Amino acid sequence: MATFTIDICGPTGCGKSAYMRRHLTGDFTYEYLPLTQCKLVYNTNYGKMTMIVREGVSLLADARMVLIDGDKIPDAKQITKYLETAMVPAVLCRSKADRLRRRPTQYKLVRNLMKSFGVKYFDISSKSNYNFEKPLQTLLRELTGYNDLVFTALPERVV
Ligand SMILES: Nc1nc2c(ncn2[C@@H]2O[C@H](COP(=O)(O)OP(=O)(O)O)[C@@H](O)[C@H]2O)c(=O)[nH]1
Ligand SMILES: [Mg+2]
Repeated sequence: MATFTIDICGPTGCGKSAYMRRHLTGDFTYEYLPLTQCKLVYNTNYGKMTMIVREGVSLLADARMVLIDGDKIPDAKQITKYLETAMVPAVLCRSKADRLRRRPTQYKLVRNLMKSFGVKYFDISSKSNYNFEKPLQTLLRELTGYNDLVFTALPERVV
């Protein structure tokens, strides 16, 4: 079975653990979660594929998912570095899209990064599930070269 490792990175509190937790258990909580990795087995129209999503920025991962904290003024330098140092397919996301408040600085940064790095971007929410599977599906499409790859069922969750 094809297996891919995805590094998820972003500032403390941006929602990395909540995103993993939502995949693993299907629920959401505001409590602190010490979760740093999860293994997901997806059913796709090209068969089963495993994604190991883990916190970090290693050189050995197959792809990188960069998160901007939807709650905060972004640290443009840090976020840029996450994309700059990615030698693998990357996707950019703004977390907590369920929040009403939107920060102009976030959108300015996103526009610049999309232009500079040609990355795909998604607003996501682990609370409302908004665009929840889009980042991983996008990365899987890039990694496999199957541009019409879709998830045909919810992942089998493995801790
Ligand atoms: N409203 C909202 N809060 C979120 C979302 N994702 C994470 N949070 C909250 O943000 C806080 C930090 O999230 P956490 O996953 O621990 O961040 P991490 O440090 O990147 O692992 C927690 O209180 C989460 O419940 C989201 O999509 N919507
Ligand atoms: Mg965490």
